Amino acid sequence: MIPVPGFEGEEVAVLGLGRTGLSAARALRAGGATPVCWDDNPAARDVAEAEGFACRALKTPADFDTITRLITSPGIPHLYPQPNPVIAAAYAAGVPVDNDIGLFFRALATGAWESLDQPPRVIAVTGSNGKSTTAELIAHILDHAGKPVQLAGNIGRGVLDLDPPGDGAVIVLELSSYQTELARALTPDVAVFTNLSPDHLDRHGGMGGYFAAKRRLFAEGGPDRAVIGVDEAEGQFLAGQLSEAPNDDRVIRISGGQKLSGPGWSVFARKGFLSEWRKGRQAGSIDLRPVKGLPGSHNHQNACAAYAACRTLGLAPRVIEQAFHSFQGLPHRSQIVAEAGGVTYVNDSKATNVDSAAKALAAFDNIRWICGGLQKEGGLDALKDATTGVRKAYVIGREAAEFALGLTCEAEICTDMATAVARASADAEPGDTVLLAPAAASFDQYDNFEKRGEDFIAQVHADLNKP
Ligand code: UMA
Ligand code: ADP
Repeated sequence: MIPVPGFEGEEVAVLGLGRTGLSAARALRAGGATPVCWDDNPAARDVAEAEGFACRALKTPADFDTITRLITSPGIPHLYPQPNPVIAAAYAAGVPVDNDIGLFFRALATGAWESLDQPPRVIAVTGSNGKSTTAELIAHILDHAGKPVQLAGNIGRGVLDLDPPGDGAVIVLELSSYQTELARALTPDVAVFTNLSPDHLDRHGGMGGYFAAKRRLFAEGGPDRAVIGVDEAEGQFLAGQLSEAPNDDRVIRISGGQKLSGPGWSVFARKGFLSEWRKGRQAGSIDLRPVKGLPGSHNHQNACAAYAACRTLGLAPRVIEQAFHSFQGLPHRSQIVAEAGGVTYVNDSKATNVDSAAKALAAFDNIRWICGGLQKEGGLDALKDATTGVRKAYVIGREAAEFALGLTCEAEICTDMATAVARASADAEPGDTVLLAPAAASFDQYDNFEKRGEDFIAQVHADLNKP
């Protein structure tokens, strides 16, 4: 745990008592503050009270009379579609609102760092898609290179749950737009922006607000090095804004598909080959085609981002290449779960939006595509060009019939996963891929995308083992 100093003897409100809230409350208490907790769910309050935290309703500005700050959780709306009433009361009382990420950056560096040969460094990864894969890959490469490394953030571990880092240690953070939008301190040494496509628009008042939330990670005077995906206009804009000159190598531009030129520092992948260029000369190259854990051009973009981040720490291209080959990939992201009768079964349940599903579709051929679920804003139009490799879609979800209407390929309404897997598997011929890439959230039928992916895997094994 990283104790949070600066609030000794003060009451600090903590809203949301899930992973973020509980770890923030513990870290504040360890630093000498008195957390005053609230969660709209009574069961979550019971858990906090069992740990000795006081819970108190914070519904009006007067409830904040003795409170100096509110720490909130990322899943709780703080602006759009409307602020949670507790946050609205804090705004009205003039109480500053922050989150665990802001506390982390305030608390990380301590006097003890003066005795270290190499101060710890923080690499923060944001973007619409590929954050988890890139963050996990960076941590894997650093671990392979023998560096002490810890991983936290949106990937599932609260940042204040990390151990205080020691000599030469590296902390890799995955940060969502919910987290970057609110943090009052955001000072990573290296910041990575993978890409941008529509997601969470309801929480950010549209695309402009969503981009603005992510951009905060690169605020002027921010990271020493910025690794920026330039495959969209927003990334190009951001890279331009951060560069003082075309050869400014504080910015490393990356691309998952196009050759990048110019005198600056760039890393790009084309036709399966990663190339690094700096000051007009090639500084490294890697054949990504045999790298099993990183299939498809979207993963090649992630490979470029992770490579660039590790190069800023001085790792050699050959060390990074070796680490690529031992990377297993993440569950629920282009995860091969079975191969039988010449048919490959791939679980990409994490493809919860249209862009990530399009990328998964581009990574395979002859696809029996299991899709559907809770549709996100923006519709399915962006999938039109992505379904050329699809032989047929098998649609799941409570609104499967409506979802199927938005598709341009042949589609069968299956509604549940067992039917979809059975139908896709029965139709599949050698050389086909049965791919779960829903292009939708899972909440109409599952608790989360993990449960949906696990159900897919269970149904595939049941189908393959049936007499
Ligand atoms: N709650 C309220 N009032 C509300 C809404 C929620 O009191 O109006 C309470 C809930 O009852 C619950 C708590 O808030 O007890 C949950 O807070 P939370 O949703 O912020 O969840 P945490 O457990 O704190 O997990 C969060 C991230 N969740 C979200 O951003 C939704 C986790 O990312 C992250 O791993 C964790 O912090 C540690 O940093 C998950 C996620 O889904 C994986 N992220 C989104 C995504 O990747 O798309 C952004
Ligand atoms: P995030 O943490 O940003 O959600 P993940 O690495 O968990 O990213 O991947 C989420 C989904 O997006 C998966 O379906 C995965 O196959 C797909 N994906 C991974 N990397 C990229 C990328 N660079 N561009 C687009 N889609 C990607």
